[in-house]
Amino acid sequence: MPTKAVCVLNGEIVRGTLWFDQESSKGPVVVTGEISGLGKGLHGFHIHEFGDNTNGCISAGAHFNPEGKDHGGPKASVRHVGDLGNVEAGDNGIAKVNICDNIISLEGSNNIIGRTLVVHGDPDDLGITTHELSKTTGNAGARVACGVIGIAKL
Ligand SMILES: [Cu+2]
Ligand SMILES: [Zn+2]
Repeated sequence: MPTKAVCVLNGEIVRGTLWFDQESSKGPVVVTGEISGLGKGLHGFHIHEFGDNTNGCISAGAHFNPEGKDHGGPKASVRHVGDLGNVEAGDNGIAKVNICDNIISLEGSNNIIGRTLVVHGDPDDLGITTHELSKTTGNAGARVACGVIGIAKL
């Protein structure tokens, strides 16, 4: 500790680089970076279970959920560990990301290193709608870009 990780998102159109910084083992993880090529508005942003992109973003599996909980928003008491909510793109298709999260970690049982970061085509409804996918995926739609999270140079 401290630890730093990085993820390069690679989609057909959507691209990005995200950094994950954790100052101490019990401290929050700060996620910063930029994603381009998005439609204007909100896009679901999650850590998925597997660092496997052999069949594209689909091979990453479901949301990282080591405690078997329902899907939720990042500030909700009930959420998947991987639920980081949404990123928001402007008219230029660029989302500037600056998230501070207390649940994900770069070590221990909630360690996200070696798993896949996914950005979706649609907004994450944060688990609070009546849609049938709300409590599992937030109904965030297609996986428009993804990348495996790896250990970065400090
Ligand atoms: Cu996702
Ligand atoms: Zn989830």
